[in-house]
Amino acid sequence: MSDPSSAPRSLPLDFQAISEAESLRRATQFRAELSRRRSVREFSASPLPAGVLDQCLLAAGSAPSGANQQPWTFVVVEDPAIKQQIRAAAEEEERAFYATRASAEWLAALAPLGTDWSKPFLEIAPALVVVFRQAYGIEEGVKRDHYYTQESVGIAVGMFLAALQHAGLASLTHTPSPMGFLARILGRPANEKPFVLIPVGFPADHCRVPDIRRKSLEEIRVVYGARHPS
Ligand code: IYR
Repeated sequence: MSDPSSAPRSLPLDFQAISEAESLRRATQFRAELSRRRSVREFSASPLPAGVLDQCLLAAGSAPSGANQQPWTFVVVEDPAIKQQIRAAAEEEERAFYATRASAEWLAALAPLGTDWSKPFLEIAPALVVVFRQAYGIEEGVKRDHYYTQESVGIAVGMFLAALQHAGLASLTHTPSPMGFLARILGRPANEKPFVLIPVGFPADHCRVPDIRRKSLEEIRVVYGARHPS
């Protein structure tokens, strides 16, 4: 016999039903909004509107996660001296990456993006959000396993990028490799592993982006079985 007193606490789902027409309208509008998102590497120094970044961080923090462990820490760096330190350390790694570490195949894959070792945006963007993945947790000094941390943090970052775009902000997912210097400079605990560095702000007036294309629906979708006629 199951013991009802041991059942986990639950709540009625707060689900807002909408019409089919409204569903399609929202899906289409959101898709169009996201399709305008581009990785920005030329930022202006304009400050962020008050409160917006925190709302976007809360949107990220609403992501589903393995066993609801929410294994993420978002470090917001606005201090010019710390941004300068991060830029210097990132550029040191990137110089080695472009000069010797990257394979010829990798460099060829990056060529259409026009990237190089120089990362002035790390000082110019008003905020750098450094996302850490909590590989394990510490509860009252005891180590606790975390589950599906890569998937969980990846989902949260995706939701964060979408929230930023919706809020009219520009962003970049930057992954200097290796990223150990971020944990060191920011003094993070050993369970937190750098996941991605996201400069946030507004594009510079002269900002240009690579002329690249996204795959079509036919290229990314495989359908098994019946569907509504479209
Ligand atoms: N981290 C380097 C190289 C780089 C790698 C990939 I994969 C990209 O999509 C873009 C850049 C840099 O930031 O320049």
